[in-house]
Amino acid sequence: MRSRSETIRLVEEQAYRLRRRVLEMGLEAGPHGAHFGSAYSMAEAISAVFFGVLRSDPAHPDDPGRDRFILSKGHGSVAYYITLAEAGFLPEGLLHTFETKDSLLPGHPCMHRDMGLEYSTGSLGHGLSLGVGVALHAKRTGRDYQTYVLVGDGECNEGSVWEAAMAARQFGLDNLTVIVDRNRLQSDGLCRKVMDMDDMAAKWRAFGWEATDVDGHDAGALLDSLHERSRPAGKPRAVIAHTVKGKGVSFFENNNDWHHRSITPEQVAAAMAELEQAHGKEGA
Ligand SMILES: Cc1ncc(C[n+]2csc(CCOP(=O)(O)OP(=O)(O)O)c2C)c(N)n1
Repeated sequence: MRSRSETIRLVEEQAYRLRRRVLEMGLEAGPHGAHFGSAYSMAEAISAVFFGVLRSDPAHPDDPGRDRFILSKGHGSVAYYITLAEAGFLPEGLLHTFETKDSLLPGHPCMHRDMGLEYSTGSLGHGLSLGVGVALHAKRTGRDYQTYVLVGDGECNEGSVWEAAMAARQFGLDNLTVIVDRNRLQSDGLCRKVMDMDDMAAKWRAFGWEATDVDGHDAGALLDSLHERSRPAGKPRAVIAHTVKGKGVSFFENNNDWHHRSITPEQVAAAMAELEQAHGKEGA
């Protein structure tokens, strides 16, 4: 078993690899582009789930006892595909087909359970309801698997998210965790201007959930908040991951032009250089 510090290092390394590979896949996708900003803000969160807490085995992707992950902000698919490949669920070669015609890896995830793609998502506001059903199934069949749902903060403008939140509390789903990618931007601009969610943790608490605010780029803080022992009995759990959209590349950060777009080889080179410098791998 890995120590806490080894797991933190692994999550940080995976988030770094993820950001690099998003650039490569975004470039390869040509005019189809990719959701750079959306994928970068969730890099540590999805890495913490897959490399820190999720109990699932790529050799047995249909094991009924496996933990479930639902990417409710399905437009972050590029980060999901890379993570699944890194974790051994999805064949590496398939990453080159991202966004091509008839690919198994389109802009929004399509269910393909043998590759770890548990559910089809992308129509925002539905992933948490799905998660409630999946977590309720565990309760009713006596299984002890956990369900993790990653949502966007803009996505939380959808009323269906809060219906699901009420249901989760009603059913006492202490096997359900929602992670909110709180990057304060959505495709139409600042969340505060579109529909202000104000103090998100307070909102989840008002709906009967346990809620924690964490730095969504701090692997250790994320792991601590996701860890089993921090879970209160009878309550679903919300982790508000405070993030920066486009985190890690100066011209992506807080720049909504990079919510979704295509990228040039020059921009990829500049972004790679920044990532490598920050990661201490210049010239590697
Ligand atoms: C039901 C629905 N409405 C609109 C969209 C279009 N859409 C795609 S991404 C996005 C913004 C999402 O913002 P947020 O959840 O904050 O995600 P992030 O900023 O992390 O990309 C929207 C409105 C959609 N996918 N689904």
